[in-house]
Amino acid sequence: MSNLERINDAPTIDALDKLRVELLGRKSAISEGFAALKNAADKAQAAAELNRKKEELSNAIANRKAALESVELEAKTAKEAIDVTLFDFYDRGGSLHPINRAMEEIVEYFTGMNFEVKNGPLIDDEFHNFEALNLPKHHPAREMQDTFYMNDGMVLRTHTSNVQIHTMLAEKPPFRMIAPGAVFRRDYDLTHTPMFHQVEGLAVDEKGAISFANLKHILEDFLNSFFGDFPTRFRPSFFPFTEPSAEVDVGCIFCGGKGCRMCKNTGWLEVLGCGMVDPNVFKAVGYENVGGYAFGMGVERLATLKYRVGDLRSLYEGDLDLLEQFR
Ligand code: 2NM
Repeated sequence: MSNLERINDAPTIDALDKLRVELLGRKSAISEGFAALKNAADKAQAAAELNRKKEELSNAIANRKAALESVELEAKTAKEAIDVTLFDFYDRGGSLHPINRAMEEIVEYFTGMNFEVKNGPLIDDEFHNFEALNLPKHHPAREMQDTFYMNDGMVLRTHTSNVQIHTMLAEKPPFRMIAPGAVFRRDYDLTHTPMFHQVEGLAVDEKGAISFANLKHILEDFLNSFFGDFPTRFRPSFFPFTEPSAEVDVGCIFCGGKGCRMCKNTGWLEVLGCGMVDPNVFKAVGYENVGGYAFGMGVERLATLKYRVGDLRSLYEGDLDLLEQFR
């Protein structure tokens, strides 16, 4: 193998350096050639030949070195490369979950109307969750298949009304309160999850001070502030804890009332329930000579309507692509 071939075959910069010492160093044939020049007969020609060889080897070594350095640099760059597309995580700012956002909007409306926010236990006894709300033993709403019963006779609250009971037992009217929070029912399908959220409201004052007209006005005003300018209607209904009771519809926000799949061709969407508090509820908490209204709404229902989310369950999947749209 010629020296040039050996240079071009040098596998590493280290090996090339050793080769440079061997071929051009003090003990190399070329250096020895230069040292022997003074005795040479054809000094000029021999020197020119040595210089030509030295330059040829030097050039070959420099070229090979450049080639090895660029290979080494490429390997190093590849190894240390940063994939700038990898951590777009850092670009994802946080956002309120649509359920919390809807809940905050609801709460903001009612606190603006002088309702006080109240909280209570998620696990409660049957008195606060059922009995005091005019849901006596053997009432169908207390069936095992609807309620999560704990081992010790406690239940996961099936509505936030237990908070109204705690509040009435602790405070004297007049007052206006709302109870936002999680509730639990044994239900799971397209429109039901076993845990969901409600905001319930209660206003109590001396008998005759609060009318159904007051209730109708505040709920109409709330719905117009939450959904925008849509018609509303109150349909007579029944709840154990209110009498009279009504369910409230908003004109279909999808079709404008013409009838579509979302409103099942009725032109209306049911959004909340309400009524004048049943005297039995006041009796259970020891209130006398009082009257008032109460209402309740499902936050998931309102959120999926307002934000046009097709499947309620998608709100519980932690899907960033969905949640990012609420930034
Ligand atoms: C609803 C509908 C109607 C309600 C009643 C009470 C209480 F504690 F005052 F009796 N709290 N919430 C109520 C009334 C809830 O939800 C659809």
